Amino acid sequence: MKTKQLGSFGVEITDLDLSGDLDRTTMKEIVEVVAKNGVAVFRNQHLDKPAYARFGRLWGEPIDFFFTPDLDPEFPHLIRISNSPDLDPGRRDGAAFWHTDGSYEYLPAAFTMLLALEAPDVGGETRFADLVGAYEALPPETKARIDGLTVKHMLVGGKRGADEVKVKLDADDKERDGGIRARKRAAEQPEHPIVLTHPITGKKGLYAISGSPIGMVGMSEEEGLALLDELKRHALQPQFRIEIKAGAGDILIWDNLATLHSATPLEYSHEDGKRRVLLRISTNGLPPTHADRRPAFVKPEGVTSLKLA
Ligand SMILES: O=C(O)CCC(=O)C(=O)O
Ligand SMILES: [Fe+2]
Repeated sequence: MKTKQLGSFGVEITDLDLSGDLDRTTMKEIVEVVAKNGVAVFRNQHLDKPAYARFGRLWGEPIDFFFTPDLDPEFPHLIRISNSPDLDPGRRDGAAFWHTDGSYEYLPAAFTMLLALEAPDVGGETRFADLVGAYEALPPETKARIDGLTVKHMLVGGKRGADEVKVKLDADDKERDGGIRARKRAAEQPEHPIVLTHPITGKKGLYAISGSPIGMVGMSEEEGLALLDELKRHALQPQFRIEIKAGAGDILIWDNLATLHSATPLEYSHEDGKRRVLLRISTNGLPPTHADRRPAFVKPEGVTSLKLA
């Protein structure tokens, strides 16, 4: 396994084959490389669906994604992302805003991975911001001010910047399973700490300060959103940013407990050289290699399964 640093965070990994059985020592090392660097791209993997689904389970419990039409019929934990013009307009560029996956859940996603089946010749990068580096660079007064604060989250709740796409969800579409799940989740307002200690690295970082936050516990809406906005502007400065393009066959994995990310808007096309198709897996909890750690999140008492009855 060869590693190359991509910036102040982020790493590219070559000379590693993820398709076969990975022994525990190797897998532990891979998890720690991702956690330490926030995001990693594993070049030239070309896994088939069974191998990829198996690999995904080495990162934790695969999530039940709220939008069922995107799920692979055979492997429901594989979520299809594509720029096909046949998709509903509301779903186009649905991830082109700064967010942390699953922060609208009581048990948010810890890792997300994308296996690129097709990549466009131009564009299609994923943008990342380092929330550990951003936290560490905060002035001591700000760290003291935010210490112990709690953020309220909601599915598609967050305020969007001018350059971010506002997601439209078919949350009211009673005909579709995805609509029902989305509606259930949109009704939930979990609260999560604004500063999180990472269960694997032990480092502190800002958590999910963009995408789903609708306010801060114990503050007026205006005051809470202003604080979140200030932290977001800080974290999106160029020194905390990188972009990575998943080429066909690559697996891009990020640590949702330590980063924000955003897709880049892309033309919707069926044409050769313009298609972008990926299979996504998100997991929560801890990878089996790190099951001895204290998890970042636990579901509170009384919260029933988020699965549909
Ligand atoms: O398409 C991308 O580059 C990122 C999509 C995304 O935000 C996700 O899969 O969670
Ligand atoms: Fe995402």
